[in-house]
Parts: sequence; structure tokens; C-alpha cells
Amino acid sequence: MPAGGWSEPALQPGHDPFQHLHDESYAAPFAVDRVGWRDMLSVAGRTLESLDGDWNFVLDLHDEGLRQRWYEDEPGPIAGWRVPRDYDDGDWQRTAVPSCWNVVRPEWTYFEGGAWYTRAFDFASGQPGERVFLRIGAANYEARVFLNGVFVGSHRGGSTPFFIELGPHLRQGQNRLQIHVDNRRRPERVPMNHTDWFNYGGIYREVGLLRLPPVFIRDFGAALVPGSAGKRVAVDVTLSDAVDGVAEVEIAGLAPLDLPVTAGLGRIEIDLAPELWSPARPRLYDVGVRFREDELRDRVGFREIAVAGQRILLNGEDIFLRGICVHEDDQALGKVTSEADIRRRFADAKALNANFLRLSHYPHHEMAARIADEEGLLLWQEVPVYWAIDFASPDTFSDADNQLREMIRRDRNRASVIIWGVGNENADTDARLAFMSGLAASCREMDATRLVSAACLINREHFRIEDRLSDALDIIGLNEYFGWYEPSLDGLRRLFANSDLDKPLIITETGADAVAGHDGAPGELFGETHQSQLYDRQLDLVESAPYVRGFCPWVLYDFRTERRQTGLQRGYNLKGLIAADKTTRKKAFATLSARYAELAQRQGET
Ligand code: GCB
Repeated sequence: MPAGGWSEPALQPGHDPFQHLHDESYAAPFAVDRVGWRDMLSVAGRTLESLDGDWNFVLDLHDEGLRQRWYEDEPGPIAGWRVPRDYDDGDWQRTAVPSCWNVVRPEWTYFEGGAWYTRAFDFASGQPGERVFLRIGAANYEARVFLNGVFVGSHRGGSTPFFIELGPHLRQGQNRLQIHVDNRRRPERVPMNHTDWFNYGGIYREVGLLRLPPVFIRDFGAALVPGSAGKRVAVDVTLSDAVDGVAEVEIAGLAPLDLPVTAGLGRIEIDLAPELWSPARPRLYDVGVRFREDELRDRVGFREIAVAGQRILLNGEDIFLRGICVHEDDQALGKVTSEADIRRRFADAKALNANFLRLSHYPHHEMAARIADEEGLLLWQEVPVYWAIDFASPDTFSDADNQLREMIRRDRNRASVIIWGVGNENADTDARLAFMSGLAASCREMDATRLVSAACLINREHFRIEDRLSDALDIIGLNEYFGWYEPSLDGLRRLFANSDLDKPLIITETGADAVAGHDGAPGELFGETHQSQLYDRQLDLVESAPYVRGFCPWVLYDFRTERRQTGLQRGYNLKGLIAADKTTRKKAFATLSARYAELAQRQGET
């Protein structure tokens, strides 16, 4: 009997417990099986089995879990271990899904790195041949998913949903799901490491399971045929597999129709004149698509958005976009959003007499466009191709392009979304031109029913609105901060005098910081008076340029950003018309609201 009853296990030849200490390529095995836009499924009308709630959670500053393959360890009490570990899969620390870890505990506020989410769930299969998918609404930035100790897929991009088929790794009874989420900022990612918003980390949108039949409907689209004067509708369907058959489509009150499907794809155009969707009358139709035992149901509005010369036309009529930019940011919750939060945002936009929001600078929660469809608000949605992206890198392009296509796939049936934004304030280099023209081409390939734009800078050499990318755009977006970063508004006068455009332009940003409650003298930086006067002056000038067909200043609410560190800002961008509490309105709110009311009246809207 050995001393003290300690029985030694046999030596395991070939096993080197120190090997992982010297392996810096530890992340490579997880850069495969990356899911993207082609793996997306429409969830319209589907039921998700929620996996939200408290998950076991640890931060992993050194990537030990990937290096040591924590996920392969059979969970069990420490007393039963034969080899020491650094991870016990236990519930000693928990966090909610969805949440951003930065706002959960003060000591996690500035954490940037990997973190492990673990939970058990029970599963019992239903129909024979059933297929089960995990859907993650968004995880910032890279996610790697492990089921029962096996790596099942990864995803890049912090703001779009992704789907992983769980397939053969799913067990009857109890399963263990682990998700590694890494929010490190990196120069080659999208966005890169320099942004003017807070880099929240975590699984911050809903997580659930989807059970689908062996052949299911991956996606469908229903929209007006561009140029048909609202008299033709196109419906397309994509199935999970290359089978033939007929999909039944019903547009409530208008048309039941048969849609032939060949090798999993079908598209038809029919003469149909639905009542058109518009901000004044946001009419939505119930649309159902059925194939064998699967069905999708959605509420779809039919509208046409186009440009003609310098004008933007909605359903053939001239429209001026009275806009406001907004971030997805909350003092208490970070990037987590709720229906109530979105409804408040839209109520504030309506109180401003706005008809348009720029959802900056990344895809917002999908609920936003659904609610905008109901509320009759027009939207610009964009991908975070922000500032100094690594435009020369093909891998960076494929990351950006995938995020763009995921956003388009997700929201293609939302009438409210009229513009895809492919970038923000990027220097006009050859590499950027090729990269962003590529993104514009992807928009056109995926979606003929919306306009493409980007928030551009001015050409400083000629002091003109001139960007080589504009050939690839339908609308030119312009960010200008005359009256703030460039104190004289003469710059804007000169800019307009020097520019002549053959397409419409939207001022996609302008504004000034103001501390809520601090009036300040006219011209005093960070005072409410200056911010308010700036809005009036900007609008006086902007309304004089015929090609300016939209004004979308920066920004609805003050928001967290660690770049801003004066005693007034303290980690916040203060250009909001409303303070970060989302309640306290600054003077400029009333100013813009009055100006937008006048503009709406002139446009014949009440
Ligand atoms: C910009 C950026 C935006 C910033 C804003 C500012 O041009 O597009 O993300 O937050 O200016 O406040 O400087």
C-alpha cells in the first residue's frame, strides 16, 4: 500500500503536459468551419427555443481555454480529477445572455479578450429527420462554438446573427454548449481598433435553437419590381436543398400563387398592385411561404425607392430625408437593446419630426427595422467599415463583405430600410476605392430594391464634394463638422459653391458637443446654445444647396466612447440632442424639431 493511500496512475507515454506552453498557433484550428451569410436562415414566423438566461462564465485573458482545450475536459467535481486543470466548468461565476460583460461588473469594464460561456441544456428529438440549428443574434466580435466537447463552428463580425447546424454532435438528454467570445480590437478587422464608440464584449443578443424539417425554406423575398410603377411584385424562395417542387405563396388579401422551384431556387414576377408602404401610411401585408411541411410568415411592405438626377424618389415622389443618427448604446446595458428601447428611440425621432434614421455604425438589432416598418420610419443601415480599415487585405474584405451580406439577408424584407451604407469617413485611396466599390457591387448583386451610399469626406485639395467612390454610389453621404471641428461655417459655404453634383447628397453627419444643462454663451464650445445655433446655421446653408436631399446630424443620444477624456466628456461623446439618460433634451432638440416641422410642411406633409 503506497504512503497515505495515494495510488499513482500509470505514466502516459507520449503525453507532454507542457507542450501547449510553446504553441502559438493554438487559434488556427478554430479559423475553419466559419459560418457566414450563406448559412443564414430566415426566422420569420419561426419559434426559437430560447437559451437565454444565466450561463457559467469566465474571462480568459491568456486564451488558456483554446490553448489547453478546456472544452474537451469532461465536466465533473474536482475531487474526481486525476490531472489538475485551470477550468472547472462550474457555476461559481455566472452572467446573463444577452449582456455585455463590460457593464456587469466594474472590474470587467475595460476587458478586451476572450471569455467562455457554458451551459447545459436538455434535448429530445422531435420529428424524424429533424435538423437543429443554433442561432446567436450577435456576439462581439469572434465566436467559437463547442458542443459536447467538439468544435462545431465559428463566426466573425460583432453585429450580425449566425447559425450553426448542431447535427450529429447533439445528444438525447443533456448537452453541454460552450461559446468562446473574443472582443479584442485588431487592425485587420471590421471595425479596426480605432473607433469613436465603446468596444462592448459578449453575447449581447438572443440565443436559441431552431428545429426544422429535413428540407426547409432557407429564405424568401417579396418586393416590388423596380421600375414597375408599383404594379409588379417579385417573390423568390431559396430552399435548404437542391430539390424541385412548388412553393405556395400567399400575400394576404391579394394573391395566392404557386412558385415553381428548381434545384432549391424559385422566382416569379406577377402583375399585382399592392397598396404602397410609406411613412404616412406604413401598410404591411401578411406574407406566407410554404414548401412541404415548412412555412415562413412575415409582414412585408411594398415600396419603391429610386434616384432621379439630384432627387430621391419614394414611390415616385420626391422626398427630403429629415434624419438623425443613432448608436445602439445604453448607459446601463451597453449594446443590449430591447423593444422598449427601440420604441423610445423612434418616439424621440418622431418628436423631432424626423422621417429617417441612420443606424450607425454597424447593423443594429433586427427588431429596429421591424418596428420601423410598423412606425413608418425610413432607415439607413451600415456595416462598420469605419476610418482606417485594412483596405489592402483580401481577408479584411471578405470579413466586411460577409457582414454586409449577412445584414442584407437578415433585413431584405424590411420596407423601412432604403439605403445600405458601405463605409464611414474612409480616406480616398486606391485600395479603399477597390474595397468599397466591391462592397457596393455586393449590395447590387444581393438587392436591387435599395440604394447604396457611404458617408464620405470632402476633397481637401479642391475643397469640393468629390470622392472617387461616388461613381459606385446612388447617393453621396457627407460628414462635415463646420461649426465644430472646423469652427468657421465659411468652409461649408465654400464647399457648396465649389461643388456640383449629378446625384443626391445627404449630410450624413454634422453636430457639436453640448453638456446637458449647461447653456453657455453663443459660440461657447460644449454649451447648449452653441449646439442649438449650429443646427440653425447648418440648416440655413444646407437648404440652399439643391442637391442636398437629406440632413442627418450626429446624434440622437450622448454615447459612451473612451476616446473622449476632457472633464466635461468623461468617456462620452456629447453630440446627442438628448443626454445619455435618454430623457434630458438639450436646446438643439427643440431647434431641430421646429426646423423639421417647417420642412415637412413645405413638403406638403403634416
Ligand atoms: C464622425 C464619426 C462619428 C463620430 C463623430 C464625432 O465623423 O463618423 O462616429 O462619433 O464624427 O463626434 O466626432
